[in-house]
Amino acid sequence: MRRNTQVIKSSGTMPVVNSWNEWDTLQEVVVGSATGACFEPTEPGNRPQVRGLGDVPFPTGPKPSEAVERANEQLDGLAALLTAQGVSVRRPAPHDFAKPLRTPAFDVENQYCAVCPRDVMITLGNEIVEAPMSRRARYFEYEPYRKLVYEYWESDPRVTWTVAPKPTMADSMYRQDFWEWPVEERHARMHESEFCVTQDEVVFDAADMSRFGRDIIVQESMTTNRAGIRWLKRTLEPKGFRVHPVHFPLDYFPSHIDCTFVPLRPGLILTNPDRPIREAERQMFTDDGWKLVDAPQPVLTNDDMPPYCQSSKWLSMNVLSISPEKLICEEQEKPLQDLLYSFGFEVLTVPFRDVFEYGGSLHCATWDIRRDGTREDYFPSVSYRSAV
Ligand code: DAV
Repeated sequence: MRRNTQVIKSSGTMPVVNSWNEWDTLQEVVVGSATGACFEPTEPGNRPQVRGLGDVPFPTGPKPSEAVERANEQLDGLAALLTAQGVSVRRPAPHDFAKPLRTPAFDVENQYCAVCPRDVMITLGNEIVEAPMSRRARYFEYEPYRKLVYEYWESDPRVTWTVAPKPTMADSMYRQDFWEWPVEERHARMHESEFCVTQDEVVFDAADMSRFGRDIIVQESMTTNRAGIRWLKRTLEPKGFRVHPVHFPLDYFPSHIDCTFVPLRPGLILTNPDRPIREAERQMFTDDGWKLVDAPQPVLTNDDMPPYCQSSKWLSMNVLSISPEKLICEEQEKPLQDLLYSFGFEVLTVPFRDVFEYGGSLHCATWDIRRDGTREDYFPSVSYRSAV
């Protein structure tokens, strides 16, 4: 099959796909799109709920066109800001999310959207990895990015591409009673890390990972199970990465790490005061001199979040670094902006609240393809411990 390959500029001999961490200077990025977005369906791995409008059922099918236009305006605003900063911006291809899916194991009434490439795609050095995903409506969510993947893969032989095994997403992959557990039970079981997916199949979303050079941390969550983390370990460790599972026991509904534990530059991590990292895991960072700094309370409360938004108020901390000195923050999050200024960052802002109901903010809505830099070891104590 012939594909559209174009010559891509890259600086020096850097591969066209090259990103080892969350903060090096950004050269090329994919920004999501709300075009064709649908409401997320109710399914075994997801029980979406309307906020603050009483006991009304969660809608299904395509999002209203005004909501899509508002979100696209803000996504386009982010793309324009990045372009003005010298970053090459790419966008997903159109996809028919309203189409129902039927596989041998499940049916689902519609798909979701291409607003959050971070959830499904991840760049690990010069390799693109497509995550298996954890929800039926997101089974084919890699498709809007495939044209780009082929373009990168065909234009540079140093680029590799790995697709994780697809789980069945059959009823047996999910633990349905999870949704009924009373809060006391969630508290009592908080250290078990058992959520709505079982451990029988490989399950992960890409957004449960955070990249620190040769070290990758992966959150065990509703969207990533221990089999998924084992697959990542066995796939990535022979390539020279080290994969570390992490846990935030007070988050009873964990999904994606980028509203919980957000590295800003070498030595500095923005943390969520409601979701401290498991004590034994904190040590990996503090032993090597990393500072963990709590984000201030977000401007919005959970009750103020948009009615169809399934994410928490902590979307406030979902910032996008464009260099170790400069990042993009949601326009209205002044307390966080002030904290970032106090650490010497240049802070750029864009309005982004109309994107929240599509599951994310600035970090979620992007997928970095190329940043400066190479693989570095930011955790020499880990190297020391594994050597003795
Ligand atoms: O804290 O609500 C949202 C991240 C969605 N991609 C949270 C996680």
